[in-house]
Amino acid sequence: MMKINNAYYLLSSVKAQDFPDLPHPEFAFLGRSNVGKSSLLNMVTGQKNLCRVGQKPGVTKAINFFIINENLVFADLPGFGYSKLPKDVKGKFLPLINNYIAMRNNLKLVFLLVDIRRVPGEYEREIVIQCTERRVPVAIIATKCDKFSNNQLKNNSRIIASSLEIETDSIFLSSSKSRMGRDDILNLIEDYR
Ligand SMILES: Nc1nc2c(ncn2[C@@H]2O[C@H](COP(=O)(O)OP(=O)(O)OP(=O)(O)O)[C@@H](O)[C@H]2O)c(=O)[nH]1
Ligand SMILES: [Mg+2]
Repeated sequence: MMKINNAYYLLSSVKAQDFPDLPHPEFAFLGRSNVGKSSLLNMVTGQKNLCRVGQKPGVTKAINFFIINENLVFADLPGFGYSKLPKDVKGKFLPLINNYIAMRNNLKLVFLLVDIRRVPGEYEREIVIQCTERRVPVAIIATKCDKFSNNQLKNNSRIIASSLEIETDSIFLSSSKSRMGRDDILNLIEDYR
């Protein structure tokens, strides 16, 4: 299996003109604010402090680019759907995310994160539609699975799958606390790069 030997922060972009021009295959981590994107990136890379993690939603306010093993790019995106951010900040995120999906030519796979305890809504469906239009594959990662028993995990996977109209077994369960799902994510990266 793929190993991450080296991961570092490259730069942050708040507008499309500032996206870096990079030759490497790229993987993006998207999802609602507070779903656990930054925590998952830290867990997958094995670097506790690579991304800032917050108690409050709305911590990541730009697209943060990371270089992995000198030959891959991970992008940590701002969370969408957080209503308490000031309007001017909030209003920028969805167009920024849409531009990101539309413009990154080396984008190989989008990891769309969904809290295992929540039912995905318009935001998630919108991302799936955007990615489908651009022919970018999407992997659904259910986060914070440490909060649930096995039975609850099964039930809620089914609910998430039906709301996104996908198969239940195409949802990957994860926890940044227990490191559940790390191997699945690394295997997906290996397969899609
Ligand atoms: N129990 C549990 N808590 C988690 C997990 N992942 C993240 N959290 C917690 O959820 C909160 C949000 O985590 P972040 O990683 O900052 O979430 P984010 O999606 O990057 O949030 P934004 O940057 O605001 O969009 C933090 O308090 C984390 O400690 C997990 O797997 N299990
Ligand atoms: Mg974040």
